Amino acid sequence: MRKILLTALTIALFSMVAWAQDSVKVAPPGFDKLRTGISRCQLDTVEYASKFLGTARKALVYTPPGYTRKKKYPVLYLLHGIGGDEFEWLRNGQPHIILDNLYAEGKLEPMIVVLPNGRAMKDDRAVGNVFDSAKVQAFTAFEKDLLENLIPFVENTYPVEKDRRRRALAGLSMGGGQSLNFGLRNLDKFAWVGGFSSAPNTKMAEELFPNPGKDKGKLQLLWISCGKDDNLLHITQRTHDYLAQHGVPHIYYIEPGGHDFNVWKNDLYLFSQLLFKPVAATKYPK
Ligand code: FER
Repeated sequence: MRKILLTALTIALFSMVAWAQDSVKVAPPGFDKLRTGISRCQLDTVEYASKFLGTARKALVYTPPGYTRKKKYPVLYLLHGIGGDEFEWLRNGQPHIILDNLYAEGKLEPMIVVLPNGRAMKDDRAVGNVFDSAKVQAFTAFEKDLLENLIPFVENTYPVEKDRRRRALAGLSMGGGQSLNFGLRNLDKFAWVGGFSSAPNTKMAEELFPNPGKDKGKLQLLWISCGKDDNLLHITQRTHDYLAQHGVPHIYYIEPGGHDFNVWKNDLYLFSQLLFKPVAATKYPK
C-alpha cells in the first residue's frame, strides 16, 4: 500500500513539474511579425543628464498605443547585452512589434518601456573589445546612473507611477545579470525583476538574495530564464537552485535555443504579459 501511494505521489509530482514547464509554452508563430491595421506605439529618443558620469546619455522610450498624459503608467526598464547599446533590443528584437501585437490582442497592461544604455562610461558605444575590463565594469556602474539619474528623469518627464510595484527591471545576458544584481538589491525600487540568459556578471545567489526569509514576499515576480543550449545556463540554474532551496517564489523557464534573440524575444513576449498584473500562482506552480 505504502509503495503504491509513493508511486502515485511520484507520478503526480512528476506530471505537475512537466505541466509547469509546459504551461509556459513558447510564443506562437507571427508574434514578432509586423501586423497592419493595429494601433502602434511611439518610440522616443531621449537624452538625460547623468550627474554620475557628467555626460548627456541617450535612451529609447516606448510609449504604448493610446498613450495619453492623462493616465499614469508603470515602467519596464529593459536592458541589453555586452555587445549592445540602447538600440540593441530595437535592432535585433523588434520589441515594438512584439508589444504592439500583444496590445492588439489585449494581453498587456499598458506600460512605458525604457531602453537604456547599460554601459555607464563616458564613451558608452559598443566599439572595440566589448569584453575589456573597463567596459565590463561600466555595466556594474550603471546601477548608480539608473537609480539616481535615469529613473528620476523618466519620472519627471513621463506620466508614470512612482511605486516599486509599478516598476520592473529586466534584461538579456549582461543586462539579465544587471537586472538581478540591481533589482534584488533595491527591492524598495523594483517589485518585478527578470533575468534572461543572465551572464557571468550575475552575483552568486547567496549574495544576490542574502535574506530570503525576510525578502521573499517582496517580489511580485522574479523571472529567470535561459535557452537550454546556452553555455551560460549554469548561471540561471545555480540561481534557481538557491531560490528553490530557500522557498523564494520565482519562474524558472528553460526554453528551446541558445544565446540569441530568438530566446530573448520569446522571453519578452512571455514576461511582458505577466507584468503589473496579479500573478496567477496556479498558472506557474513552480
Ligand atoms: C562572459 C561571457 C558572456 C562575460 C559576459 C558575457 C563578463 C556576456 C554576454 C552577453 O551579454 O551577451 O564571460 O563576462
